[in-house]
Amino acid sequence: MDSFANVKRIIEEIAAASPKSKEELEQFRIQYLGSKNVIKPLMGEIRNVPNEQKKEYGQLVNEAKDAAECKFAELQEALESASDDASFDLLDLTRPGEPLELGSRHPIATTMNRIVGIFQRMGFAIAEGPDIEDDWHNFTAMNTPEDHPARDMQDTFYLLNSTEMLLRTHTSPVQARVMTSQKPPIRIIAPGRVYRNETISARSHAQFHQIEGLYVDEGVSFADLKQTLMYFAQEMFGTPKIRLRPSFFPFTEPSAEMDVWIGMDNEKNYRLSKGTGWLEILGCGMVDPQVLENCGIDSTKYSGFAFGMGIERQAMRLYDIHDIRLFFENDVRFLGQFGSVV
Ligand code: 2NL
Repeated sequence: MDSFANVKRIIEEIAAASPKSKEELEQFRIQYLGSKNVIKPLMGEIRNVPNEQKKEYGQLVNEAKDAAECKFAELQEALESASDDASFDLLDLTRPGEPLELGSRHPIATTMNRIVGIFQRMGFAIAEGPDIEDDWHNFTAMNTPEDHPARDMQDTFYLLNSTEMLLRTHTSPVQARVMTSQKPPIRIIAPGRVYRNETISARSHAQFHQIEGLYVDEGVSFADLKQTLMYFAQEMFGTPKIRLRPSFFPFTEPSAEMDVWIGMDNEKNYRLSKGTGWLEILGCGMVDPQVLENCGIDSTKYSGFAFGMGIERQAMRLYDIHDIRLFFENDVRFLGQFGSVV
């Protein structure tokens, strides 16, 4: 039968095909598997095959189709691995390696690590808490009055217009969490990111970093606060010469701002201290007894001191950076200038 012979010839053709290039393989695909392939018309030929042989004929045509598909997959794989071998031949194993680029710490992290390290050596433990806080830990526990401007929608990021959940505006809620869950003596340092709804400029940002410290025990006095801060100034700035100016915070009483003497015998220090020789570093004070009571600590038995400082401001001075936004842009041209990996 002619039709049978035709199909058998094509099966033999397929078996014998040996394309040597991508182009020849494509020719093979068009001929046997393309939309106008040579197998399709063979199936039409079934009309001319006697009824008792139709089944056998159909099977033979399917065999041709399968053979074409198998052969194509086989040839494709063979060609691909051949081209892999070719690129292997081009590989130059004597070429020098790509140098690995070593990253460095973010200047905020190095500044923070330095400050935290000084207090750790004095026996303070690191405490951490969530960036998303509730109103109680962030404001109420900290003795912030209901009508205080910091509680305003304009100044604080509240979540989904809730007045209950917010992005913490300072790290004090971390300390509130420690005071409500641990008994004195408490000696902790709380570093972390805080948020305020500020217009972003070279001088202020809506996110920044803070470190707060807290020491609560029996008989803690202002003298302990001063001695601790003098030691910090010595370690951080190389001088224990500090000055405490009266100030106000809702959570401490009395409160003070601490300045460090950097002198004005060179132009940089003169500029930094605005011609006074004094550099403002942090706010501090004795923990308001109401704050202790809010957190379940007996204020007739215990007293404490606390302090807080912004990191960006210190890092800007330390590295002579004049735009706070640079810290948050993650531009490697900026970050790469701070070589430290510690
Ligand atoms: C500043 C001043 C300060 C505190 C933070 C504090 C924490 C507790 C209780 C009482 Cl749990 N006080 N923190 C105290 C005084 C000042 O921060 O200028 N920060 C950037």
